[in-house]
Amino acid sequence: MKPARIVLREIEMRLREPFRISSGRSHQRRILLVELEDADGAVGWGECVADVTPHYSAETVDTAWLAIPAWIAPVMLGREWDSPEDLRPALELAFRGHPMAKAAVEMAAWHLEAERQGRSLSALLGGSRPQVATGISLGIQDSPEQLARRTTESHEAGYRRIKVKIGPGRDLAFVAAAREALGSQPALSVDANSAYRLDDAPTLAQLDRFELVMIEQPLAADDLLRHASLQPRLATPICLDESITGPDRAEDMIQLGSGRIINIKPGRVGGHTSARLIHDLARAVGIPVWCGGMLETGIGRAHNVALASLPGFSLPGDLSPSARYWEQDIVDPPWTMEQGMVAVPRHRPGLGVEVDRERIEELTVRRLELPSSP
Ligand code: OSB
Ligand code: MG
Repeated sequence: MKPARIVLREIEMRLREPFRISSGRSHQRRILLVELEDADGAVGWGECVADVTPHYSAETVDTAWLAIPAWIAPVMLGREWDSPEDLRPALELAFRGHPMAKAAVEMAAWHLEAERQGRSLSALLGGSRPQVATGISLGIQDSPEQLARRTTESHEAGYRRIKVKIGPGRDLAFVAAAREALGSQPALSVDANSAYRLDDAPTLAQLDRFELVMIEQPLAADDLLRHASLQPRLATPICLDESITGPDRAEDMIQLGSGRIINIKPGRVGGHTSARLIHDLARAVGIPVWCGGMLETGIGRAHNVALASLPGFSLPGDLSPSARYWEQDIVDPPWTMEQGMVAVPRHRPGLGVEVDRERIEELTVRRLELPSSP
């Protein structure tokens, strides 16, 4: 593959309902899309998972809009690459940080390679599952009663795991209401998005009685040590999300005992190569992994579904159907779910869905071509 051109687009899309987590709120989304074109005309798409504001992580749409033209495009473009696997080491060497910006382009390159080979992205990545179990992530609701209603609806819709966002003061009563609505069997988990401190261990330990599958990211993203102190004080397994920015952090987590489960988002960890390395590391030591989500459009979702078809993804992913997020998605067909499972389009080349260019054009608020035309 020899990438010749990148088109960056920022699109604006409104979520069907606001999504609230402990670190911020999202409704009107701005999303950076990467279109990578090969010298022979084949095209790959990527989606940057950075948000408008630096609440989930330090990166934003604007920092990615800066990083891609300034530091990523010069590394990638006009060079012959034997494999998309070679991109990650080159990008790591080129400059520090910005894993979300790097991922957007790296994932587009994986899609491009799948198109060139006429294979599905799932097959190219080494996936084997024909379908992936789907969980839903419910944002912080106004009251425990409202959360109980949403929990019941989600269970009835077939989701295989329900995750509830929590934060200080919005935890025990809310989780109790969700558990009561579900009954004792269905899988329930919580996600704190770094809202707690180690001093809150007694409160977090009270969540044990709700038999949660996991508590996701209770403490700060860069704090593996305190997560390691917290884990033995809880019966509930800790799952790390924000903390795991690449394979090294996953190794640290395993060594330190900072958690027992990993949420892998390829868009957060620098791309598919890094995501696969984390998957392999975890699998070797029996740590379950699952594919998280970042309220993606159908493009980012296609990448997540392909990755989640790898054998180690043993827990349901945050891979809700398009209609949960968007009035109209930017892929055709939109992503759907049947009996809590999303089908992996393994018999279609590339992403397995068509990118709706016309729709993207309508939603585009800025556009940049690289190399820039003279
Ligand atoms: O922590 O997993 C998270 C959305 C935005 C930012 C962070 C997170 C989330 C979700 C949504 O939980 C998952 C989804 O895309 O459905
Ligand atoms: Mg999370």
